[in-house]
Amino acid sequence: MGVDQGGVEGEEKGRPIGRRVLLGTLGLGALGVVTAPTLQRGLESFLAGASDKDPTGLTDLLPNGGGFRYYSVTSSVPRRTAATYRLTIDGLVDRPRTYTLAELRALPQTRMVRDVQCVTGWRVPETPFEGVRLSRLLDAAGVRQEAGAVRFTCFDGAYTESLTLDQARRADVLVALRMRDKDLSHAHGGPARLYVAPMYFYKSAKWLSGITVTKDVRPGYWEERGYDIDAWVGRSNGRDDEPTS
Ligand SMILES: Nc1nc2c(c(=O)[nH]1)N[C@H]1C(S)=C(S)[C@@H](COP(=O)(O)O)O[C@H]1N2
Ligand SMILES: [Mo]
Repeated sequence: MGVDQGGVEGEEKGRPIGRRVLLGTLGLGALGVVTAPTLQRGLESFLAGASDKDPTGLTDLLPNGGGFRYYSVTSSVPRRTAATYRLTIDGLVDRPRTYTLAELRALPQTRMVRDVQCVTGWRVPETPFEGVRLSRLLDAAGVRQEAGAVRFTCFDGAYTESLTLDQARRADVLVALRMRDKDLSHAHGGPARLYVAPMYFYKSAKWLSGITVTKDVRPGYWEERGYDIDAWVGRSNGRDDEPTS
């Protein structure tokens, strides 16, 4: 099937904790590669929730399904629907609040088409993302003077990310509700994920549930494991220019 996880993972040698690359595991038919005892069950529930429209949940996970690899640092992720999804903004703000999915959908939406670039090398060209500018949510919350950073938490219960306040206020940073002109699937972090267009894709936290305005940047999940906190594509993580293909 030509799954090249070996090479991809090779770039990450020396990192203390490997990814659970679900697609690679499926493609190779080698569940034993991932050692978590609960993985089989995790995979099943992950697949069951993989897509709203595809009852098998499998098409989104097949190789060449747009070139994406599917990552989760947990073996299963609870499913959130339009009825149960909530996004909370709190921390150093004057007006903390919790949004429903309908409330996020009712705000002005921004659509951007950029290349997705994972730090391990794979890239998906010209991928449309659409959602609410993070700056809009921050402005609505009223960020306090002493704030300097934003921390993101996820309903997988494990993944975290962070941005400086200046980065978070960029126009190309979204709380994304749609990808490739469809509602974000569970596998891709739906109903809502962070989308940080100018940075490597690990900044784009899936299954976003919390936005906390803080004083200082706190390194995220992969950043505690060696990735750069400032993850500009082509200018971080040992890269000094843009990939050409
Ligand atoms: N919650 C969560 N978000 C995450 C990750 C993850 O494991 N958990 N992996 C990151 C990495 S390293 C990448 S490359 C992308 C993968 O997104 P995809 O699964 O939609 O391709 O999600 C990022 N966001
Ligand atoms: Mo990644």
